[in-house]
Amino acid sequence: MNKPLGITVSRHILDSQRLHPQATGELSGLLGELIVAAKTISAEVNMAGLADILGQSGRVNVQGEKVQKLDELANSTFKRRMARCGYLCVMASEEEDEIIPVAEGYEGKYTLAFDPLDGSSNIDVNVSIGTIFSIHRRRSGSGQGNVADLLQKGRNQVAAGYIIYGSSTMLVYTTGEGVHGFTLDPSVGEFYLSHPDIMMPTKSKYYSVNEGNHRYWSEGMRRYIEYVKEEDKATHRPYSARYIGSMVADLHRNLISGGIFLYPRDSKDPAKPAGKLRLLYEAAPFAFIVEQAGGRAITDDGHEILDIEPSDLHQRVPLVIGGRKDVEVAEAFLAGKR
Ligand code: AHM
Ligand code: MG
Repeated sequence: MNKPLGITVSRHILDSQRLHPQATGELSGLLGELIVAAKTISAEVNMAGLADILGQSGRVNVQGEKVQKLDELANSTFKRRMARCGYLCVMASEEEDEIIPVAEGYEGKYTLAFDPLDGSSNIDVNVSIGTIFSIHRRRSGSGQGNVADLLQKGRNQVAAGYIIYGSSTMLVYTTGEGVHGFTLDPSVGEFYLSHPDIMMPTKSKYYSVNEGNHRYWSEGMRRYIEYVKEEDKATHRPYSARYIGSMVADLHRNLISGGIFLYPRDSKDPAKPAGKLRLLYEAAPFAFIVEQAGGRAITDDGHEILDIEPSDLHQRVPLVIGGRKDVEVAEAFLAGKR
């Protein structure tokens, strides 16, 4: 008997679109373009170890340019493809201070905020890294978009997702109707549905935090981390620590296996008044994904990440994200109630 054919990500997107007869197909088109950009970056990431061997200066890529640093390359790959996709009016990237305009004549109705290669300090040591994206509908009428189109709260996201370049490349995304994961088959260059309707455990046995920052934490934060190290009444074991230092990899693991991830504020460091992670293209898209998977994302003082009105493209936000029950317990410690 023939094996059943896998569901490709494009099939999945089109099937979801069919459930909305009023849909124009623009969001599907936009996701399709993002996927092509992701596959291009995936191919580059897989070659990263060879870049040194082949010689940074000698190697020339398909566009005839010298090989760039991988995060810059990921940024320009994303930017160039998406600027002409015809579905966007403006973009923002972690790699660029200002908004990124789209090509003239290609303006569309959506905005895109992205982190082209999150966790890029891990590239040299072959640890999983990823691309994160967040899509909103524009606020302005037509033509080129502006910064206000991008400065929208996470709750208004139309879609969000990430690509993890790990032992295999995976795409995980949501359009507000569940979270779906696809694994790239590199032999055919297609993403196939491998993790339909991801739901994360409400309570877990893993915590992820950079404990090296312990001395800068609030009292509540310190007490919470002491608590997870105590013996759990049900499991007779403390939580286990899991921290890769690559948000996409840490949160991907937590999404699949359960866990809580924290990057709280770091009050003694004036350069990091609100933790490290950025609201628009790190915290908000993951908050949308995690909520859709049954979890929750808050700041370390109890505000829902998705309800924060952004004031700056690159603003940072203290983040507590994970299974609903785990976050609830952390919230009580952080509020001084436990
Ligand atoms: P980046 O966007 O410069 O790569 O920084 C974000 C990364 C996250 O992936 C990760 O969770 C965090 O920084 C780790 O920070 P730290 O090394 O302070 O623990
Ligand atoms: Mg980042």
